[in-house]
Parts: sequence; C-alpha cells; structure tokens
Amino acid sequence: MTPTSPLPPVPVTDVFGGPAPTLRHPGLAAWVEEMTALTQPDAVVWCEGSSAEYHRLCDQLVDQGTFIRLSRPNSFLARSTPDDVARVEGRTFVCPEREEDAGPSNNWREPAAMRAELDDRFRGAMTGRTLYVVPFAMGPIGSPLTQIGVEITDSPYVVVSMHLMARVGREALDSLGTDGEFVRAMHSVGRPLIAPDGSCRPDVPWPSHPDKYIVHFPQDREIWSFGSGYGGNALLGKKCFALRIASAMGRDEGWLAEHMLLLRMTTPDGHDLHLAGAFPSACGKTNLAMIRPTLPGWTIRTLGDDIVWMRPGGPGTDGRLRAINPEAGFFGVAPGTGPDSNPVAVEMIARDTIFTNVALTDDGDVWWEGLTDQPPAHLIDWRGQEWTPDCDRPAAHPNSRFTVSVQRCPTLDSAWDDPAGVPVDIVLFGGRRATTVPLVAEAPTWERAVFAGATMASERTAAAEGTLGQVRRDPFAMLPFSGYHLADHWTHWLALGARLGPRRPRVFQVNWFRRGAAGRFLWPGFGENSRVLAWIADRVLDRAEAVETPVGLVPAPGALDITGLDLPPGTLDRLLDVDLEAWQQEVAAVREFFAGLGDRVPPELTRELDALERRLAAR
Ligand code: GTP
Ligand code: SPV
Ligand code: MN
Repeated sequence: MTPTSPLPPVPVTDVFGGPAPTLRHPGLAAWVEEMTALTQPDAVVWCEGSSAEYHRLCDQLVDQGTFIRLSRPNSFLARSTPDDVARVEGRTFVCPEREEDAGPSNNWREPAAMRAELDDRFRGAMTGRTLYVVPFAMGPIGSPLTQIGVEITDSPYVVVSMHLMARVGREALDSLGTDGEFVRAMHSVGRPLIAPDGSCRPDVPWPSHPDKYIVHFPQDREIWSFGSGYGGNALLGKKCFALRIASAMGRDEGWLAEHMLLLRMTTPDGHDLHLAGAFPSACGKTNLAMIRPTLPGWTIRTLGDDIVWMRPGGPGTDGRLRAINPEAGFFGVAPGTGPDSNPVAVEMIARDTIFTNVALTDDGDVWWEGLTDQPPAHLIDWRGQEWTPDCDRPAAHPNSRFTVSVQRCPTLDSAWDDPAGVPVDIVLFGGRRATTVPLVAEAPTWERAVFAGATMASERTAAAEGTLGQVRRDPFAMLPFSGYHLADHWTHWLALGARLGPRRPRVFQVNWFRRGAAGRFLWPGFGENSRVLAWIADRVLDRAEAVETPVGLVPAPGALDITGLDLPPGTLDRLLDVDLEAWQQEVAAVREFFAGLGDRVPPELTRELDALERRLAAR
C-alpha cells in the first residue's frame, strides 16, 4: 500500500474487536472521522477503560518490546529514547488569537499558521498504526468542577498510562450526552509505519519524532501534541488540559487550575484542615502529599500530588474555596523515593505500576538512586546498558517516573472522589532555593500572599529540558503551565481573594532546600516537614506564635517544635534568617522580572514590591 492509493474503509471497533460504542454525540463522531482521515491509521479503537482492556494493551506492549514485565506484580518497565525523557518547554506553544494574551513566558504562533504546520505533521502520521479514542473525565463524574476530554493517540503506552492517570471510558463518554463540550486532545508519536517514500518499516520500542510540538489553542479548547511519548508531553489530560487549557477556562469562568498538591491534615486534637501547595516540578509535591509525619498525633491524608482545580463555593455552600484533584493517578519522580524519604510511595508502587526510565535489576525488579543506600552490584541502566556502581553515570534517569492509580495510595483520603471537593484552609508556596528564602513564613495579607506566589523562584530540575540548578522565576509554580499571561493570573488571584473576603485561605511560603556552608541541606525534610505543617496548622487555629520579618511572619523562638531533631546549634536561626543583602538582590531581580511582563502587572503587586524594599531598608 502506498500513501496515495485509495484506502480501504478503516475498521472501527472497541478494543476487543467488538462494535464501537453507539455514539450519541455527532460533534465527537465528526471530529474522530476528521482525525482518522488526516492521520490514516489502519484501525480505529474506542477505549472503554476496563481492566481487561488495560491488561490486553499491557500484554501487547510486552510483545512489541515497549514494556518489560517486572517481578513485582502487574508492573512494567518502559525505556524511552534518550531524547524523549522530559517536558520540552522550548517546543511547547500556547496560541490564543492575540500574542499578548499568551504573555512573554509562552511560545506563541499565529493560530492559523500553527494549524497549517500541524496539519502537515499529522497528515498520514498514523499509517500502519491503530488510532485509539480515549474519552476521559478530569474530576469525579458528576461534579460541577469536572471537565471531559477525549484524547486521540497512536500510542498504546499513552492509553494504559491514561487508564491510570484519569477516569477513562464509558462513564466519561456518557456524561457528554449528545452535545456536551469536551476538550479535543490530539496526539501522535509521529512515526508512521509507512515511511514517507511508501516503504514499510518495523516499529521500535519507543517511537517518537525529533521535531516535537506541544500546542494549545485555549480559545478552541484544543491540544495538538506531536513527536513525544513522555508523560507531560503525551498524557494530554495532565499538564496540557488540566493546567494550560483549564487555567484559561478558569480565567474566563472564575475558577483556578493550579500546579498543586492537595492534602488533609488532622491535628492531635481532631481539627481537620485542607492544604493546597504549589511547588515547581520536582520540588516536593508528591513527597509532601504522602508525608508520614514524624510528630506524634498528626495525620496526613492524600488527595492529590500535582494538579488542583478550585473555585469559590456556590450557593448553599459555606462560601469557601473548594478544591478537587482532577486526576486519578500519580506520575511521580522515582529518584529520591525510598523507605526513609517516602515510605508511603514505596508501598504504593509495590505493584500495578508502570515505571519509565528507571534501572532494571538482575532479578527483574527496578532500582533508582535513593531507593536503597547501597546500589545493587549490577544493573541494566535506563538506556539498556550494563551498569555497575563504579560507572560514572546515574542508573536511573533523574526524571524517571512511576505511574500508578491513586487507589494504590495507602494514605488516600476518603474525599478524593467527592464531587463537592474539599474546602481549602491553607495555601502553600514552595520552591527549591539554596539561599535567601526562609524555611517558612506566613503572608500577613492577601496582597502579600499573591506577591509571594507571583515572585516564587526555584532552581531548575530534570523535569524539563534545560540547565539544572539555575534559579528562575516560577510564579505559582505555573511558569511552564499557564495557558495565558502570567500577570493576568495574578490579577485573577487578587480578584478571587476579594471575592472570598474573610473566607480566604491563609497563605505560607516554605523552602525545604536551604543549604549550609558545606552545601548540605540544613533541614532534614520529608517526614520532618510535619513540624512545619504543625506550626502552620496552629497559626490557622490561632495558637502558634510568630514574629514579623520584612518577608513575612516566621515562627517565634520555641514555636516550631524541633524536639528530638538532631540539628547542629544555630541551624533553625539560619533556616529562618532573612539576609538583607540577599533580599535586596531579590527585590532587584523581581523588579526586572516585572518589567519584562509590561503593564499587565497588577499595581497592587508593584506596590508590594516597593513596600518590601522599604521594609528591608528600615531594618
Ligand atoms: P513533579 O511531579 O515534577 O511536579 O514534582 P513534585 O513537586 O511532585 O516533586 P517530588 O515530590 O517528586 O520531589 C522531587 C524530588 O525532590 C525527589 O527527588 C524528592 O526526593 C526530593 N524531595 C522532596 N521533598 C524533599 C524534602 O523535603 N527535602 C529534600 N531534601 N528533598 C526533597
Ligand atoms: C512536572 O514536570 O511538573 C510533572 C511531570 O509533574 S509531567 O507530567 O511530565 O509534567
Ligand atoms: Mn508537576
């Protein structure tokens, strides 16, 4: 068969070869037909989200060499190609009609021009492959906060990952009815099995294309992703929909889509508080969401580890901000996950887990840096090469990940699937800063809270392509994920605070990553972060002391419980220290950052910057 010969009708089935679902939604049917004509797959398969479908596709992935079956039950290892290991921010585009609405932090192209380019890329992109249609819900079915998407993909790896990460299948399809709105999420790995010259070529374990496109059309609620199989580029419910498209929806409709974890903490005397925390990629959301508190009497339950949607409660509610985790799984960083740092996750991923780019042990299990203190004597590394501890390279890729259903999480909160969501009492902003930012500080006003979010900065991690360690501004941890102008996002937060009034959550900044002279972390982190959470909870409950600093309220001497911690003398002072010179440099950096965003920066935040400068000068 050559690309120009007339194509036979494409068989359309469900994954078992049975009849495709009776489609009651003409708009969806037409879109799938149009995409089929464009990409020319050999077959079209509608996914129903059942476990039988999941297992069948996993078996197929083993047969075709994408998956290696592991010794832990129902678990698999996938190895990507070395050029497809992380999000590609340089190839990610946000394309509203007007460039100024994307803002300077997003790559923008004129939508019609970008569509033409995508058309070229997708034409015939699925020849020889199966096109899967994956209907999914982001959020509990039936919740007013939930949105529906449909991902079209030619990657069975993406289909099984979506099974774990979202609520996939018939329920999502049914909730669309005949004319419900859905986000169109189009994905191809970009490697047709019929080459451009008409010759057939075999498949490879990890198909991809060197020219990647991760494109968003917020005004049309549409995503086009080409050339990558990696999580954030290819599981389109996640960053593309639940953050970039959803943030633009939220701007228009009065709600928020944020790069946040969500947890419930219960104090020793039985108070329940819900916390939503924004940390940049690979800066500790998963770990905090699953924290095992070292402070006795405190309990943490997990609601989400990456994305939160929230809106002020409607009539009949208490008027607070209500939040859901729109996802149904975790796509977590493997390195650093071990029995001491994150025992909950270690238990969670003991079975039913897909691992990507970790190392393989001789007995068919997985390993990564930080899983055990001593590495095994021999491994196959993430590239499939022999590895021994004297090798001068990591065995697992620094951005290797596990994919697992939330149902496996031992600390999963019973409210995770509650259509009403949970009320938000506390918002946390965290980053990875070796210097300057104290361990914890409370923002005394809403304006200062939004200022703290807007001026967050963090050292770059392996979650995206780029230079590691460089400090960059990452406002609200949304720099790579905002579907519109960053400064408009801050205006949106200010307006929301005004709307919530006294029901606003309390806002705190944290930094687990401050380092001492020897370059070592000053704070033990992980489970010990419960000590910081306890002070935060007690602040909210009006029973913890704080002292003012120019950058916020920090724990008064003795107010942060460090009993039993083996901290060298003076460590807590250094963790809470506000270094005037460093903060003056910070002010200058923020001024420059604001200048780059032009006149959209809300005047409230410029006033806060001036006020911070004055407070520093007065010290
Ligand atoms: P994304 O999934 O990329 O959005 O990341 P995340 O924010 O969920 O980050 P995650 O919790 O996976 O942590 C990333 C890395 O930071 C892991 O290697 C962790 O071991 C490490 N980490 C998390 N919490 C702490 C902490 O309290 N202290 C220190 N030193 N490291 C931490
Ligand atoms: C991140 O990079 O923030 C992640 C992983 O959570 S990804 O889904 O690839 O975006
Ligand atoms: Mn993330």
